[in-house]
Amino acid sequence: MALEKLGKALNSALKKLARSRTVDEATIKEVVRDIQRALIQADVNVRMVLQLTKTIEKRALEEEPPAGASKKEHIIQIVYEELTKFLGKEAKPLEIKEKPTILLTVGIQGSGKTTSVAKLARHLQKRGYKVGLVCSDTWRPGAYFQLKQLVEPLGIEVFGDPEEKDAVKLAREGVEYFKEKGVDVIIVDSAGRHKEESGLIEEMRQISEAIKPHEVILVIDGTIGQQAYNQALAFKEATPIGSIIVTKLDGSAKGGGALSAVAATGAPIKFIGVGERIDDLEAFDPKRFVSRLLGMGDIEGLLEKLEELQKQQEFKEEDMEKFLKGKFNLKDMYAQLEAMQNMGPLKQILQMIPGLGYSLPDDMVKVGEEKLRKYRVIMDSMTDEELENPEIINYSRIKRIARGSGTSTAEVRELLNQYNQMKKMFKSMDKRKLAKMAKKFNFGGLGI
Ligand SMILES: Nc1nc2c(ncn2[C@@H]2O[C@H](COP(=O)(O)OP(=O)(O)O)[C@@H](O)[C@H]2O)c(=O)[nH]1
Ligand SMILES: [Mg+2]
Repeated sequence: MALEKLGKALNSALKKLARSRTVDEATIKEVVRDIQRALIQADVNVRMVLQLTKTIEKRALEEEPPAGASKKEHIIQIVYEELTKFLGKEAKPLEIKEKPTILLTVGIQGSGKTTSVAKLARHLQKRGYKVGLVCSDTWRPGAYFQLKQLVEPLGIEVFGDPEEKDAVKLAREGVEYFKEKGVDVIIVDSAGRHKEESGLIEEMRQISEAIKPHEVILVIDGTIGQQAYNQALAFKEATPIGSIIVTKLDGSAKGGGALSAVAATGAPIKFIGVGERIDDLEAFDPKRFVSRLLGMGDIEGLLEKLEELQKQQEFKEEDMEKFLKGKFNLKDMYAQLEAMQNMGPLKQILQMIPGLGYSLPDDMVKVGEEKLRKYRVIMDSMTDEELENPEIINYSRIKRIARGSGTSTAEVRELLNQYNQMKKMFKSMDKRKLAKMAKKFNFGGLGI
């Protein structure tokens, strides 16, 4: 994975949060400081880091977690959201609309253009596109053979002429050649022998005029860190049809700096290079990237579940008091069971986050949809008196309820057993444990 060091540092900041006993202002400030340190070490621009972490801190201190989610989960969500925004928010996939779609890559020599062209050709080939490559690099000896060597084993053709000195002519001829061949995508690899932005942009202009590309792709070396900003900005201003590939993010300590700098210009990052092999190219998706960076496995799943929870009902204060006193009836039990079914996702969330986790026996709260429906049917055949005071339900009542609900006496007894068990459990549970659980589940504002 790219940016391992940054990922580890961010992950350990969040782990520290997950392990902390309370989440107060000091905890939040410490997490924010850890995140700052991690980003600055990855060469992210200091001003940008401060801005980002200020937002995280403000939101963490001021926003209330959604019902059913803990403060910790909510802070993790905030960190995830803000980092995602920091890197461009939405994925901007490469679109192949016209046939042929013509792509031109530009970038300073050594940035990884030729490698990226080969990787991109492979990426598109895997998606069913027929791709033709044009080498218009007249500067570097062996440029044509380098590209050929990379893609020939894949059956991808390269147009070029090692003897030709006119890059613009080569580009034009190559595009004509593949147009006649009827490929879906033509990618032109240029020389990029320039040391700075202006020369690069001039080369792009010249070749662009000749071949009219649908998209110009700037290839930026990720190891230059936040210096990528100027290159990306100049490029973005020069072309409305530009996108960016950031390369060498594998093992680069400055990758975070490069990515965030490019994102800050608003130029879309479409791919990242994460190794020297032909398959080491990834379509860039800020969401997926950040969740992997944070190392939280399935953080997207976690966020979906948090959203789900937001929609769910909060436990009511009176319910909680009844729980605490062990004084609840069948109606309450049903309501609680119903709510706990919805807690299912929450339990998974808690398991995803190291250091959290809760201790209610699974079979006690998770009776399942099917059973809940049956309970409902059975309870519909009970009188109000029975629902409110289940202790009065004797054998003859059980028989009547079973007959009325079309169930068996065993099933009615099972419901009553469940009730008795829950009641007993809540009675025996020590208050501290229950309060802890209530806090985790955000059972209303009981202040316990
Ligand atoms: N580790 C790593 N190396 C890369 C990556 N992309 C390119 N390179 C290496 O960078 C060097 C220059 O790449 P090249 O494609 O020739 O750059 P060009 O001059 O812009 O065409 C080569 O040694 C590549 O193997 C990448 O994503 N990761
Ligand atoms: Mg090259």
